[in-house]
Amino acid sequence: HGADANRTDLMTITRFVLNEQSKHPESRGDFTILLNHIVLGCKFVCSSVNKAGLAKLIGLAGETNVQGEEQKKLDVLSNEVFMKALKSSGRTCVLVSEEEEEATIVEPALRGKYCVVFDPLDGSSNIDCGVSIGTIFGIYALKDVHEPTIEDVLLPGKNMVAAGYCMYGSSCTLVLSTGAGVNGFTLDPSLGEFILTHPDIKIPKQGKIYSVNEGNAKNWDGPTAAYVKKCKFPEDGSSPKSLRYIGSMVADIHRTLLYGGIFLYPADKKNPNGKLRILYEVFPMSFLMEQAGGQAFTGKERALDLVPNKLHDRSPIVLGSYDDVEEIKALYAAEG
Ligand code: AHM
Ligand code: MG
Repeated sequence: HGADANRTDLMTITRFVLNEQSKHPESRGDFTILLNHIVLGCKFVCSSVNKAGLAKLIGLAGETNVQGEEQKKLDVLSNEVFMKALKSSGRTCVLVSEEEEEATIVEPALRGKYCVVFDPLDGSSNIDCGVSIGTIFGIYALKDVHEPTIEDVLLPGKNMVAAGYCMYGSSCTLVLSTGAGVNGFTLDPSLGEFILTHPDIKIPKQGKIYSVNEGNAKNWDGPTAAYVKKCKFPEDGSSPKSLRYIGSMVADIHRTLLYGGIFLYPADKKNPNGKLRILYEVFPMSFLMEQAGGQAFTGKERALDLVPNKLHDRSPIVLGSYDDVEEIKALYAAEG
């Protein structure tokens, strides 16, 4: 009868977050309002991504469609939608997007205490072949109201008050943590609501999958090479691990969270800081991994201890099941 109760007693993301916030007497609903605007952005992008294949038939990005309108590239469009939704929420003050070189300081009349860092459409090179892509976001809160600056987001990831992603795949799934575990919500298109479908996600302590771009193997650092070799040719009698790599961070991390295993975008000889951006890729995913019982490591330190110097700084990252990350940490430690 549990399933039946769920069918009529819908735990929407708004209801869930309101419940969570009610545990904090000082809460005035600002976070819920902010989140509702993020959710709006996710729904818009979801609908655009679903139409993307079709849109191509009637007019390519950068060209004009049959109505003679300019078609915007999906990542540009997604950025605009999130920027406008976040500003109009009246709850933000500093916005950092992967799509924009500079941070946006919200105009005084619309200011609130939250700073949001986001990648509006990560993995957009996968759009044309229909592979899952996603939006990634992290949220900081200002302690006291003052003149906001970019220093307010150049903070360690452990200072975030919430993080999440939305995956546009065979279904649209929003995974969120406000620092008390991780929960997943799936968009019910007929209702236009995200419904709690993955309560209290915990990543398996150990996994059977590794996920890395092996095309970079030639340039890998020693510990990465040693770890991947162990995955393929284990010497302790265990079975070799499976390799899964989509090349779309949200999809690779979503699988890792649900099935367990490890995701690596390490340093290599050409890219000493790896590829992924600290503020809106590495931090939110590391926050979620830790909240789900996993770990996130840069090769030198806990990822959430990093302090970015600039908005778009990158860092090597290894994250996933607790024991799997422990294993590669030992290899980095042995290297000295
Ligand atoms: P993007 O921000 O240009 O889309 O790049 C980020 C993506 C991630 O989604 C993914 O994990 C990574 O790049 C894959 O990189 P690579 O193609 O080098 O394996
Ligand atoms: Mg990106």
